[in-house]
Amino acid sequence: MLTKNKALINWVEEMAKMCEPDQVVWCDGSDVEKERLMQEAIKTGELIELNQEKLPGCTLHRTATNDVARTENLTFICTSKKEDAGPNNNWMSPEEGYKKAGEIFKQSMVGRTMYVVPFSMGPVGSPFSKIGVELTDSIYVVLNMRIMTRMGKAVLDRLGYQGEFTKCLHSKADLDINRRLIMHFPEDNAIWSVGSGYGGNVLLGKKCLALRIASYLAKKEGWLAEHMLIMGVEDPSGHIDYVAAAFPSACGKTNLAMLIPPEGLKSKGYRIWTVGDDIAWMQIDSDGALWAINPEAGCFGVVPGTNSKTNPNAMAMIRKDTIYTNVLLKPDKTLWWEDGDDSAPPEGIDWQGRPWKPGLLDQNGKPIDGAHPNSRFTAPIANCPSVTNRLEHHHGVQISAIIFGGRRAHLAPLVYEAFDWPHGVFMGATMASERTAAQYGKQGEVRRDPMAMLPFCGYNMADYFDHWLEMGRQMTKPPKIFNVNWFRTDESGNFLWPGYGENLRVLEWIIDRTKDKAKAAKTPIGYVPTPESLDMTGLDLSKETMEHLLEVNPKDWEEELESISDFFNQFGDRLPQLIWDEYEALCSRIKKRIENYAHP
Ligand code: OXD
Ligand code: MN
Repeated sequence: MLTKNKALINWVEEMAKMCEPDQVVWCDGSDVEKERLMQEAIKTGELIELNQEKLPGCTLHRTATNDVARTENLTFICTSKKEDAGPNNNWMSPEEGYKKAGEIFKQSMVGRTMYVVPFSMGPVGSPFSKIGVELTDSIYVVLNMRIMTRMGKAVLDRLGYQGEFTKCLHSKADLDINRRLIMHFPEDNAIWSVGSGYGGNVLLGKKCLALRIASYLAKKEGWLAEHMLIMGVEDPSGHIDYVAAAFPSACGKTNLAMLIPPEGLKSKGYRIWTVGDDIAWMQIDSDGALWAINPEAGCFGVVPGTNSKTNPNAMAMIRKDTIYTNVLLKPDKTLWWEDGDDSAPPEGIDWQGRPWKPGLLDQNGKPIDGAHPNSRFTAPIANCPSVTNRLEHHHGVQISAIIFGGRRAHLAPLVYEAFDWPHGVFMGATMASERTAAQYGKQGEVRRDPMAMLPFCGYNMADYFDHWLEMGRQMTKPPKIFNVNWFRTDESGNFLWPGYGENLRVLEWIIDRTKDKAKAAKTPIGYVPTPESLDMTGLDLSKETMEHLLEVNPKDWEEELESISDFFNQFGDRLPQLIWDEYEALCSRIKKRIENYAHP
């Protein structure tokens, strides 16, 4: 045992009594331990060793075929009062939650080892950081947690005799989807996840702690836990501005966080520094500004679509020390995935462990995926060529701008700026994306996802909006708030904006706006760039395309307003009046614009 923390020792004993593992092993986070666990998992087939010449330190894991993504329908917030979980969450009472999950945990570890994994979200000892301890019967989880968090003895040392920690219990149990539950007990600072082996459900430091539990703690303690990337933009003088950005899952956060400047801006001297690709914890410092850390130490990214064009830095990051999940294995023990760099190999083993070759069809005549569309890499962020040198800074970085974004084919212009903090909060609260063909559901259907936190806010979202408004009141130097939309299309459905590295042009405008250095036009929805205020050096976009990208069509916004009020109504009286005030103000600005069009 590596600790004298009585509460921790007692809890481990109590959980072991319920799960009945053959043995309990305390993890110290050492390299020797990593090597031992890796070899053990390779022996049992839990991990497959890859070609060590081409992919040093890399392994492959396959999950059960019904266990390939987060299961939001099986994810619960267990608070004493249902209203505290809000309409945005599935709810169960804590009593029922413990009972239901407890029945599945009972004897779930017989014949297995229970690993005790102490971890810190954030640099060990930083005032931002929180400690958790995960108990798990999966070596895959231990090795992933070792990449995604600061894990091991140093964390226990920091915890000391009496320190507080989030109690995280995980068992694969029998991986039965009917006996799978992801339970959060914010009032007890505890998480119980059972019956799954998929990262988002079982790497409990990530979505469960760093977003759901942390958002609850953040409201209580006066800070923000957000589903945001953090990146630094270094200008030609060497000054670095940091921005935090929220996009719904699968909208390219990892790619944006690791962006490589296009030639036009690179030659001017711009550089990008990656702080985080998924989660930001932000606090107001004594200077009245907002400071942020990335609580994670690794990236758990989607593999298909990752290639040298979409994300060269990620390609470099995942060349070593990476755990891959559910991608195609080639005969030479290297990997392949859809929309990667290479054309399909003539043969391989697919993500389900079956022989595969290009052109194989399923019984419905649809091509069989080599890699699962949600296959993942787990890689240390320190491997990323663009990683910030402030990763371990206990103070984090100062945030100059907060960016919200979604996938809208027609509605939203490329970028616009909120009039002030409450308007920015309203912008975040009305964030939405249209479904693409790759997603389940009706194509084009709008899914509201405020601040990209809908699946991750551990309490009633109406209270969450209120907390955001309060944070604005507490800051003397708040970041400015923006909305971006890389996904506007022309009449034939082609994207108008080239995306990728060119997005830096928009970031440059955003940062210049925070310094009152760039021009903008006032529109009913916010400040929109004047066409000449965006630096287009080296990019050939027609004047018409640029105008289309920046256009605000009040008729489209009139329709949008209806959908926004439907969404807000579900929160009833709990929705802050200030959010309704912002809504009314937008309605009247849009109405006025339509009248002006009719009677110019
Ligand atoms: C993720 C997600 O895995 O947002 O990061 O779903
Ligand atoms: Mn995410």
